[in-house]
Amino acid sequence: MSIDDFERYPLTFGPSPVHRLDRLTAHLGGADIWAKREDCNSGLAYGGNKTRKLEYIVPDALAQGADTLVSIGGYQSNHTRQVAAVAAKLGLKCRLVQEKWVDWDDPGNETVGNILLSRIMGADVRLDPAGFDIGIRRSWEDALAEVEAAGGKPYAIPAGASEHKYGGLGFANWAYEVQRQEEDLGVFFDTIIVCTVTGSTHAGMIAGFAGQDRPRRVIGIDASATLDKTRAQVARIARHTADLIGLGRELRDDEIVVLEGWAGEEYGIPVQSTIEAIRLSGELEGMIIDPVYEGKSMAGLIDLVSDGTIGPDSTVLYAHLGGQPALNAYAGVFAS
Ligand code: 5PA
Repeated sequence: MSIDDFERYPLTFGPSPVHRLDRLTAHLGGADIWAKREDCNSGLAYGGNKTRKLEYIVPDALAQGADTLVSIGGYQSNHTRQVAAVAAKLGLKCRLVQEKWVDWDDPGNETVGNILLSRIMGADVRLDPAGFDIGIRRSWEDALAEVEAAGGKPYAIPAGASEHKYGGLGFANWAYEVQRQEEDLGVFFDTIIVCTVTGSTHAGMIAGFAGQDRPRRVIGIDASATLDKTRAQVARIARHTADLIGLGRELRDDEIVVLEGWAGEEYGIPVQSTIEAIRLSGELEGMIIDPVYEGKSMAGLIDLVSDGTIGPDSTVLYAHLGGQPALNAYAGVFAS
């Protein structure tokens, strides 16, 4: 088996853009820094990393004859927004459980940004007071049962599409896409930086890169602040995905690297380094990143390049996974 044996339903524009971050590279004065832009990978409600994952999940949903996609996330979940967009595109219904993952009292938290977009796209959005957890939730199982009881055919998509049998395939495919783009551009990215929370983005990359000839570091930056759960989930999904795509060997523990230090104390709350990373990316590159995920992985990149952990001879690829709509619920942070 290889990645090409799995059916992919195209939801993206094609390969996502890769470009050099010239001014950030000069500013940090170390490694060469590039970005690959999942934040503009699709015309479906701004796209993002879940749109890629869903390319490998949609064929299964269609094969099962589902009529309702059922998923879960926080109030400002990017994932649920992308599920809502895909449901709209396919002419399916969408039922979303939106939990209070973040104790954030911006008045727009329940109305602007991602949740606004999901409502516009016709999703049945239900708020739930439960807090953050990347695991399988009762509320989501209840939503599935309710759709079924009402005569519908639900299709289950867990948080971040991660604990789905095909959740890692989208980013295993991404790893091969990077390899092809490197050939075109004449570069080699020895280090990849990726934000990790529910794990299948990072896990898919690990599995996809592991089968390639040249070794590289795939560094996950934790943004969950529940490091042990995220690390275990990344390892499990990486090994499962490697199996699916026929890697033909066990992944080693040292191939699964999740670093802590930039998540802060709690998921979804930006800390000083997050805010500085957001401002720096905006001011130097006009590249917008969010306070929940990408601001944290960029803060990690900035520190690792600045302190030489990623050396000056390295060429780094920053995976920009999307997520900007949530910024609207954090406007107060930037008001002064
Ligand atoms: C998310 C996730 P994984 O969950 O695959 O580890 O990806 C982390 C991540 N960047 C990184 C952005 C912009 C993301 O949205 N978002 C979740 C969501 O509900 O939106 C799954 C948590």
